Amino acid sequence: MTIHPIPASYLTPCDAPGRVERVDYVTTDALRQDKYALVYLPHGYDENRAYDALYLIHGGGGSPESFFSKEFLAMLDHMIASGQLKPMIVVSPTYYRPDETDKTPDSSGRAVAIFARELKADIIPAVECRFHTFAEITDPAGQRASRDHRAIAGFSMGSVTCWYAFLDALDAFRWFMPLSGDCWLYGSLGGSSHSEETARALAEAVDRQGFTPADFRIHAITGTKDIAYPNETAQIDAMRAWPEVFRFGDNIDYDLLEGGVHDYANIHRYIYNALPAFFAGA
Ligand code: FER
Repeated sequence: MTIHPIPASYLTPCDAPGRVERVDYVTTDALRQDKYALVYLPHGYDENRAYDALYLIHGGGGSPESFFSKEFLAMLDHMIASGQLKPMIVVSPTYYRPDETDKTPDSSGRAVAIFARELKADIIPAVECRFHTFAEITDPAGQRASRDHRAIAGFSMGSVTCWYAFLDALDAFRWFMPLSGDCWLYGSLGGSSHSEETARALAEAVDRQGFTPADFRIHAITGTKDIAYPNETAQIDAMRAWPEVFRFGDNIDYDLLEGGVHDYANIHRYIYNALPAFFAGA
């Protein structure tokens, strides 16, 4: 896929803006943490209609605010206003505990490894009870029934989170957009240090969770100058050894931006290019 630049006009205010609301929730783990996610609602959000939902996961050191810059929100507004993107809600949570001060990769790695549980048990129910998605009920059966209408995308540690969601939350998500980050199941940067084991775990995760290769789509993207490029590339190359599960050009694609570095501006560009094909036929 050609990774087009975002039109400059899309980064300036749109006259049909969406709005951002905050959803508070208490985690159901033993810690009972008070947390929140930010939710983008498209212009003209109508509670009588059902919306697709994208869960967008920030990078290491970030917060629910990280993705929702003025430019990024304007880009979503313009994409929706122009008809390039179906109106959808975009949810920006955080994997960090509210009192977390250690945001090093080791600490972040531990947080993202367990975050799929919080997504399914706490965040999806809190958000999708408040706003109208395709989940008629938000319990596990309801999430499974509406998974065609739920996507997860993330940058860096958020990309690591996407790969964990593939391992642990295929029952809630059909669409995966891991941007500039590998799978850390076998430790930090495990996608390069343990490529083959990682690829095997991802391949086996499909049948283990009761799904088939027809039941998901992955669109991974990074840049050739991105610090995560060698790690994500080594992992994806190992995934090519599982062609019966990972059918490149069909249920998975890996695209590279020549010269792209590890920053939000490039990530916004990847989302601009890849998101319109998500929820197709859903
Ligand atoms: C990668 C995945 C995540 C990577 C870096 C990160 C260097 C995150 C780093 C951080 O949060 O500091 O493949 O490659």
